Amino acid sequence: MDRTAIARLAAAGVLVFSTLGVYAKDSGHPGTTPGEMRYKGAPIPEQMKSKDVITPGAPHLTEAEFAKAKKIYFERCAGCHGVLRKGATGKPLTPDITLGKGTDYLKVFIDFGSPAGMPNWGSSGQLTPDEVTLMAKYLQNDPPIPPEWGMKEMKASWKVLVPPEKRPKKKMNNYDLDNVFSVTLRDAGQVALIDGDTKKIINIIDTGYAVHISRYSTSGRYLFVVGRDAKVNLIDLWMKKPDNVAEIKIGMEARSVETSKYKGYEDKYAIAGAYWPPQYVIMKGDTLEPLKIVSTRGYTVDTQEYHPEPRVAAIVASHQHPEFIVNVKETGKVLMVDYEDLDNLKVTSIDAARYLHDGGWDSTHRYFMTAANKSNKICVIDSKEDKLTALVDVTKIPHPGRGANLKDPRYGPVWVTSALGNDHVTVIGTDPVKHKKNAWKVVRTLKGQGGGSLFVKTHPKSKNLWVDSPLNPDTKVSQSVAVFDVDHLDKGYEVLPIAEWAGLKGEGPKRVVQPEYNKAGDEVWFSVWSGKEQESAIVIVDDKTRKLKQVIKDKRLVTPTGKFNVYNTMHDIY
Ligand code: DHE
Repeated sequence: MDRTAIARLAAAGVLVFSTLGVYAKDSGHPGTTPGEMRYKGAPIPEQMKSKDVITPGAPHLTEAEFAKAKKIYFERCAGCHGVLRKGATGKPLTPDITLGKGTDYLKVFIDFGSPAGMPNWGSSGQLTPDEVTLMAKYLQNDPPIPPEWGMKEMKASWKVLVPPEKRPKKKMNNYDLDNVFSVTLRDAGQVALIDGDTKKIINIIDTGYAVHISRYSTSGRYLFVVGRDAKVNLIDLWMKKPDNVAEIKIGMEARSVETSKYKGYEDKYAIAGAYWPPQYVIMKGDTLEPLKIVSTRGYTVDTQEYHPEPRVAAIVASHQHPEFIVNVKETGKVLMVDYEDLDNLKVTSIDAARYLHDGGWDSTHRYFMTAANKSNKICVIDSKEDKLTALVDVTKIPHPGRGANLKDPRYGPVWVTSALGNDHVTVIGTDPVKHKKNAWKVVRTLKGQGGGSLFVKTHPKSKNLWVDSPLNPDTKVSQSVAVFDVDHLDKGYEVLPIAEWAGLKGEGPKRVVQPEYNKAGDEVWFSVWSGKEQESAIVIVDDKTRKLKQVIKDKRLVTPTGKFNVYNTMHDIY
């Protein structure tokens, strides 16, 4: 097949493997391994324990070839196509589809990718020609199924390192805990606790592998961290030197953790959601003892087809009811999980859209605004009425993180998301009382620096809206940040060269990612994220003057990504 034919097929979207990898093929980042350039998961060792199935009629693979292909698949493909290859951001790749296409056809797509987002694994040199052929054959065999992970496995992995009765009865350190930051050290499998006042590292704490996010209990005492390997760590911030007090593995792959926030349930429960097995688990807030596991397998919201692998994406705790709000990616449903009576669990299932990913609250903490990234919609969930309020159409691949709440001079309270797929920064009205006409409508579409944006941020005390673009192929864009003046949103943005300010030694992607405010709302922290063996940093900007305030460098700050200020995270301020 010649290149024109390939391009034609690809443009027609005949086979699309990945959307998020769209930027990988244009990577201009010097000194970056292809793997580092990709917005995807890290390998999860346990997935390799899955049971291999040889499919009749499929190309034969030796045991060693099967093992190699499986490893490549879990490292590079599962993030978009799912462990069972039923499809998510990427298309389904089950043998009923792939066997009909055949080896040569599949090879072309793996080799050259597609404009719709499939990375060009072969022609970019990320896979050798032999590996491309191997993957084309492997995909015609049934997907190996990783084992389940139930109460027995959870209990076996559960450790209470310091029981509650042996923990401090009051805060034993002098830190202003409200202004402490938990910083993800992604590739180190650690978090750094940094004192927001002195900017000194308080402790580096071992956590799960390729840590994803941090959340805090309502009192601010406990920090919960989840790794991609589904390990959840509980850290007690009252200790003289805050450290782990309990840990558990709730599955094999996970991204989300949250704690109960409703009055009367402060610090009582924690919840974590898994990618594999597709389930969530409610745990005791002070020990992580697993109490209730619930599967998310079920039917999709639109075509009402059974999906065996609906992964749990973002989870937030309701302020209106004793409920956790759980995004189920592949079914497109938002679950309102009532934790009042775990033995008689009530779950309200709200039909939203596929594929639910991340999201956050509007400024009143009543409406949960969450991205359905394949449908290009923001779903608005009313947590008071437990109902879908609106599905707002936005442009390609909304990615808000938790979003940003502003007071727009013209449209009143609004919530903002940026996008992975284009340079749009979308502003949505969120006030159905005083600005009814604008509520749940896109009131402005600002032009940011470019696609590849992951996170936006502001603070109630600030007049700035920050928009990152760490996955943009242009290093000038990925290494800087755009900042808009909230009072003059239509005047465009200023670009701050954050990575340059970091003054890092040597090569590296130096991606500027995830703005996060301090408690006072007068400083913004940015991660300058380079490779595991390269120097990274945290750059702190004075919010008022937009000038560099401080750079935190330390050889222990390996691959910093997310930063979570205790006060702002605890109170859902963004
Ligand atoms: Fe994330 C949030 C999933 C890649 C950094 N990420 C989330 C959430 C989900 C998610 C479901 C919301 C959690 C919540 O609120 O409960 N992320 C995924 C993926 O599935 C994906 C696309 C690919 C993967 O295999 O993991 C992915 N994420 C990344 C990255 O490449 C990032 C930039 C670096 C990293 O650590 O891997 C990254 N994700 C983050 C951060 C947040 C996050 C920093 C929290 C942002 C916030 O401000 O709340």
